[in-house]
Amino acid sequence: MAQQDEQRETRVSEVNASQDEQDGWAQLLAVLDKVPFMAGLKRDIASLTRMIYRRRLGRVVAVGHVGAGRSQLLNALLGGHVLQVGDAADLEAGQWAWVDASGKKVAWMEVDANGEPLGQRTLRALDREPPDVILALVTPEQVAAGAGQVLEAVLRIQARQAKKPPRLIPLLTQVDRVAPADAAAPFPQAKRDAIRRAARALQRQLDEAGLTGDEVRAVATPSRDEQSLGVEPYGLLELRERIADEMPEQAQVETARALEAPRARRRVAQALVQSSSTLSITVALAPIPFSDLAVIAPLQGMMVTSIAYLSGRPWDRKTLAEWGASVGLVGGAGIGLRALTRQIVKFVPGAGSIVSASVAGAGTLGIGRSAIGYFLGDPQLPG
Ligand SMILES: Nc1nc2c(ncn2[C@@H]2O[C@H](COP(=O)(O)OP(=O)(O)O)[C@@H](O)[C@H]2O)c(=O)[nH]1
Ligand SMILES: [Mg+2]
Repeated sequence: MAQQDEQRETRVSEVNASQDEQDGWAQLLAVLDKVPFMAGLKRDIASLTRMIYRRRLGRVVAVGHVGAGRSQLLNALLGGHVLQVGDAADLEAGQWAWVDASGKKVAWMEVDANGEPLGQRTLRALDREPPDVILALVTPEQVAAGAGQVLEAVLRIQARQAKKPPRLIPLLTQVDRVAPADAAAPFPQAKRDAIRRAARALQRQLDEAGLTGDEVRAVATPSRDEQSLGVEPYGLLELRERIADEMPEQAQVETARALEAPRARRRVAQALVQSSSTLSITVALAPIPFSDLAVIAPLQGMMVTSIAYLSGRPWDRKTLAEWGASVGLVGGAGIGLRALTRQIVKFVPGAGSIVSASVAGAGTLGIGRSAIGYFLGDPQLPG
């Protein structure tokens, strides 16, 4: 039966966490289950579960006329040549594609605004895996001619997810071709003015169509050949951050990683560290023997590994060892800390569990900050 077939079908945006990852998390959860005051922790546990163990790819739909530059935009966003552009286009319109640029992954769908953009198969694909973000691409020439078909397709996709319509990010594309076309970024004033006028015209069309979303932003995505001739991309850094911002918890890690968005990566890493620290403190306070041994060290290991993963490194134990060596730790993050805690506790009668808890929490926070610094670098520097 068709329906059963569909249920068996895997989802394009699915990520299968490795057996190692899953086993580790299942063991942690089994111990955490025995910890009192769990109710207050449910949120942090659920959040870590969604961000790491149930993570999936970000799902981005790009609506535009054929040739608007959707595939080239994704190539530029991922910093690689993964999709064929122009006449060589190899992507099936209206279907989710699993795009992998050397491990940087995104679920991507191009919807052709000309013709019949939203057939039954496309609608089914959108229902099964609703987009997190819709990009609408319109070139300056198309703005002048009227972007009606693009806007109509966007409206219909948003209406399909009426309860939680995906965020629209409208793009004025190929602005490098606005006259004077040979002026490279940073563009001269006359060119910037012309781009602004086209962007305003597109904004008016969006408003008239009743579409809500971001303000129109201008982008240019020169091909690799053009880039080697010194043509700079335009507006891409901010667009990367913007797309990453819009992702739900489950897609944050993969999207911030794939788009190499430095601000988003730090924000996601900080959320992971925050939840891990809260869990560590509560576990350390809990009156169950060996809870710190069973939970805190693996939790800290998971936290450091996931921050390394966010930075683009593979998910494996080697990254943990790499960071450990960088801070002079031998034998894993939690061990020195636990010994230290026991020493302190001996000298503070009665305050044992409190001291242990604050050391565990501060320890996890400190380890997290150190891992962010090591793997994600200085926030002031462009990533
Ligand atoms: N000058 C310039 N050309 C672009 C830009 N984006 C795409 N192109 C070119 O436009 C053509 C169509 O691009 P493509 O990404 O295949 O469009 P799609 O059909 O929307 O996926 C290709 O020849 C691209 O090289 C851009 O920002 N500037
Ligand atoms: Mg294409």
